[in-house]
Order: sequence, then structure tokens, then C-alpha cells
Amino acid sequence: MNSLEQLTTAAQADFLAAADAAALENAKARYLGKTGQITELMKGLGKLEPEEKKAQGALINAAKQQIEAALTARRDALADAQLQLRLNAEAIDVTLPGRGRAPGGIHPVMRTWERVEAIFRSIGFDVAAGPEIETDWTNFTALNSPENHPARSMQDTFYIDGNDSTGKPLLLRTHTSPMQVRYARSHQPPIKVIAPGRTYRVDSDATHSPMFHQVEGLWIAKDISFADLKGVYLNFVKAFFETDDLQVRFRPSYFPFTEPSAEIDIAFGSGPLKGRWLEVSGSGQVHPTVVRNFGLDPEEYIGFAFGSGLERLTMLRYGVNDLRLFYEGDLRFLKQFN
Ligand code: 2NM
Repeated sequence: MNSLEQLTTAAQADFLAAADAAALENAKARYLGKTGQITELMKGLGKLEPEEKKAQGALINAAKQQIEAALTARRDALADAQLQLRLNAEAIDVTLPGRGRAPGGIHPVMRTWERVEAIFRSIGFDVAAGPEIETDWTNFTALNSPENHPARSMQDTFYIDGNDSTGKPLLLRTHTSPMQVRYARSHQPPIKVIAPGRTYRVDSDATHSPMFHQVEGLWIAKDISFADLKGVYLNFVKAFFETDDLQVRFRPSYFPFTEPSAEIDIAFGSGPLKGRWLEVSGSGQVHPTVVRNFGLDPEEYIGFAFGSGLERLTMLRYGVNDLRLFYEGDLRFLKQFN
């Protein structure tokens, strides 16, 4: 074997031994680099006679081509191996079961909210929505709430940084009545609307949550009486509890925004709550001052309003005995409603 053949064999062996691209480039430099062995041989050709130069040059070139071919082959092999490693590392096993997405469900209080809307819409009530951050006027003053009433104190109401245009502090609405005020002031009578929504009071124990849900109803026209209230509410509870086997009774009460005022109780004729009077709503004939604040003449317009807790209605319908269950997010509880 002559020295060119040895050189070629050595280069091929070196390239094969190179374990990665960097080692291969180092090996390449030893043969084909500026001072590599092939390059040096080429430089030496200049000292030879023309005939000799031609013969030797052809031999060196042939060796060089073989070495370059070996280099290219090894480069490709290393790149292939590299790609194979990556493909293996990033392989996706398409036969694995997917993580899936558990079907969600509707919260029991939201289900009540939707059902209440559907029932009242079916007898011609509109549904109002409004802000949860309210002004002192819409939440209290317009509703005939006395200036020094304890409900207006910081012990009972969440006040917000920032004032309204009259300089009074903003607050989280304590009932949904301010929506009724907004609605009545922006619509022509007859006013026939329910206002369901989130409300806030400084109160927290087994039966009170600082955030809770209310639905209030309002019907104002020229001739709406307590008899209409009784008919509407009886129709509502029968539809909501899906039974005709129940009674309602009105018990005298007091609210600043109604006069006269009454609590509404219901009693089921059968089932686990049979025969017990259960308070489900406050109600009353809207106070003339409130009618005036609606922008209407109380000599001309009259009607009723009521307010019920959506949590309370939900607890009675499903037999839930602790309000806090609604806010704990325990799936064992929530799944039972879906
Ligand atoms: C209740 C009880 C009685 C009520 C009053 C009004 C309004 F806007 F007409 F003044 N809305 N809702 C009302 C009346 C609410 O909740 C226990």
C-alpha cells in the first residue's frame, strides 16, 4: 500500500471514529484543512517537474476526492443519527388515551336563576340587568331608605373607594332594587320586570354569605293590586316547585320601599317539608315616594314589588340544608345537580 492509500484509509478510519460533528470537523482539518496532510501534499507539487506534477497531482486529487466522499458520508450518518435521537425523544404515542375534558355542569343557584327567568318571561315579565357597583341614591335614597338607617352603615354595606357625581361613596348593591329604579326610570309604564343578580352585605355565617343572589319583581301600571301580586307569586311558586299542592300566605311586615308590606310564606301539601310554613319572599305595594322616584305620578301609577333569595329557593327545591355548600366548590355536592 503506498502512502496516499494509507493516508486515505487513515482518514476514513478517523472520520468513522468521530462520534459527533465537532470531532468530525477536527478530523477533517487534519487532512483537508489549511495545514492538513492532503493540502501539504498539494503544496509540494510545485517543486516537481511538469510530467511528475501531472501524475502525482492526479493521484492526490483522486485521494482527496475519496477523503471528501468519506467526510460527506460520515456527516450524513451523524446528522441522521442526531435526527433519529430527536425523533425518539419527541415521539408521541398516539395510542395513549387522551386526557379528555370532563363535561362541566351548571351551578344549582344558576339553574334556579335560569328557571326563574323562564317562568317570569312566560307571563310577560322583562328581565333587567345592571351594575353591581351602585350609587347611594339608586341603592338607598330612591328606595325611601332613611338617611340614618343602619343598613347604610359600614357594618352592613360594602363601600368602594371612589365617589359618585354628588360626592357620595360608591357601594356594592345590597339588593337588586337599584336595577328596578334604573329600569323604571328608562321605560314607559306598564313596568313589568324582574331583576335577578348578585348582591352584597357585610354578613357571614351558616345562613348568610357576603355575596348572595336575589330576584326582585316589579309590576307598575294604573290598576295593579295585591290580588295581582298574589296571583303572580302563586303561579311562580307552583311552576318553580313543580306542584299545585301548595298554599301561600301573606304575613304583615315592614320595608321602607313598600306600604303595606308582607312576607310571603308557602306550605307544601306533601313531601318532606309538608305542612311547614316556609318564608320565601318579601313583598309589598310600592311606596308612593318610590313611584315618584321612578319618574311616575303615584296618583296615577300603582303596583307591587317582591324580593326573593335565589339560594333560599334553591335550598327549598333540592333539600339543601347548609348555604355554605353553594360556595365551597365541592364537586361531590355540585355533581348531584347535573
Ligand atoms: C323586597 C321586599 C319588598 C322591592 C321593592 C322594589 C322597588 F324597586 F320597587 F322599590 N324592588 N323590590 C322589594 C319589596 C323587595 O325584598 C325582600
